[in-house]
Amino acid sequence: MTRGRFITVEGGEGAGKSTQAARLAETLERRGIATLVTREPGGTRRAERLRELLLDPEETGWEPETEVLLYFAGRVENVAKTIEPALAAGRTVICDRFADSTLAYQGYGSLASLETIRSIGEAALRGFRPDLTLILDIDPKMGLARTRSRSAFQDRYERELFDYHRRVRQGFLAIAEDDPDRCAVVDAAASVGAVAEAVLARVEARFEEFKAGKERR
Ligand code: T5A
Repeated sequence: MTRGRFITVEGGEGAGKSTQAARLAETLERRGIATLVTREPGGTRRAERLRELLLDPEETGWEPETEVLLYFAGRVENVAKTIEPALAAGRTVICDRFADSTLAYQGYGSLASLETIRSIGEAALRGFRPDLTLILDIDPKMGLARTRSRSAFQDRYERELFDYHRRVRQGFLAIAEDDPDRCAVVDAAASVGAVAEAVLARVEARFEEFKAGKERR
């Protein structure tokens, strides 16, 4: 059984991550590639309960390290119970947000120490990392306008000021620059169809590299 590939979709609010994760999964399934979509925070029953707590607009004032630990607590559950078994069974897993979101939001956005987040991440994930990370890049004004036109409800992060979201965007771009082998930045301001084409092109290129034996793990 060939191990499946692990793809993460990252980016700011309203960048189109959920839309693109679902489209990519449909395309791969049509091509006969068994695929599983999961999300973070969430992905297991208990991690979904942590999600409710973390996104609750009433729950403000976390110690930065507490928040980081809670994200990684849910992530360890999601990897162990959902992601890893699917990969081992040969399925491609698409995860709507993963560890880069913690670095971008809690680190670049909320200004928790990047070094602390990285060392918590290493201890929690023990080297487990995506084969490909798609970073959907969008001006936060456009992204937040999309989420606001969809629903009046705003979670804890959507309520943050533009400056916060600008730092998050710069954070994702810095992550991509630091790890260009793993990360691909996609312009998310384009139409759904155009973004989907760009996403698929990145995935196909990465799959080709794997076929040619250029493992990067
Ligand atoms: N968080 C998460 C952290 O702080 N640290 C962490 O470690 C993690 C994992 C919840 C929050 O948690 C924080 C960050 C988040 O604030 P979430 O549920 O993934 O994470 O939250 P959002 O990113 O806010 O999810 P959204 O659903 O709002 O955004 P998506 O998934 O990027 O966008 P999507 O696909 O739902 O689309 C949003 C709207 O835009 C339209 C869609 O139809 C939809 O209405 N749309 C487009 N419109 C025009 N053109 C396009 N190309 C479009 N693509 C989508």
